[in-house]
Amino acid sequence: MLADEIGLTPDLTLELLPESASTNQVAADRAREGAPDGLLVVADHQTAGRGRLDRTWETPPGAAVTFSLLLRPTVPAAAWPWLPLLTGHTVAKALTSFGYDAKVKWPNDVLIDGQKVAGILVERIETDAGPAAVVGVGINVTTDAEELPVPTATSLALAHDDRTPTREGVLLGVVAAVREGYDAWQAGGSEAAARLASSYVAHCATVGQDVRVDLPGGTSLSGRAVDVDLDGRLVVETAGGVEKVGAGDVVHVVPE
Ligand code: BT5
Repeated sequence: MLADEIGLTPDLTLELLPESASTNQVAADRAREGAPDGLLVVADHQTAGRGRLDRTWETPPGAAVTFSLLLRPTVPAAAWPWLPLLTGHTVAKALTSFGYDAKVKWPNDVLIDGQKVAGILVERIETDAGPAAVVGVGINVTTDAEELPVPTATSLALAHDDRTPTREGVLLGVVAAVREGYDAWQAGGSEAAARLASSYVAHCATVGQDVRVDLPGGTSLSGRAVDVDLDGRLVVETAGGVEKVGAGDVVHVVPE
């Protein structure tokens, strides 16, 4: 069981659940009930974790960090698409500070050696106090090879078994990085937004890769990913010209 004394900063309130179907679901319910910015819902074990587009996020008991942070952004609606990218970027930064070569695959899968170590699901929830953002993060910490749900996954332990941080350490480091990155972005206006965009591009594993992007409508496009624009869209040079993609699943055609 995760220790509940994890030393959070005072701008966070912890709700630690021994088990939960989905921390995003709990945080969304709390948001609708009026919970303030900074509520952190952590599940020691999550039994029905959600991915994007009705996909699932599967983690065995005791092996992962699964949490959702409730935020009440005041940035303009046009800036919201950056929230998942910001989260992926800051999660990768936190894992880098633990000694991992972590990178983001656009929009927000966190990879180590090209394998997915963390997934992010950001949801917008309409509440009486205005729109809230539920920032859900799942990280494979001590998961072993047999426990991984898909061959494209990895865990911190599989990446470096000799210096795997504890789940409490990962939770604390990642939450602090997300909160700090979010606060700087939220308070910093267009300058901070531009800084985030250039830092994201510099650290994104997708930029510079040949990619196939599977689009939400069922079609796909192929080409070279060359940039992420100020709206957070992936810029792809295809045979038919430049395309800007706001949502989709990227496959890196050449392994990074
Ligand atoms: C995601 O979706 O990667 C978002 C995952 C978000 C999980 C967190 S945990 C806390 C919070 N509460 C929730 O209910 N969710 C959030 P997507 O990009 O759609 O990727 C889903 C796909 O990742 C699946 O279809 C699998 O292929 C793969 N996958 C599932 N479990 C995985 C794992 N543990 N590690 C790596 N890949 C996984």
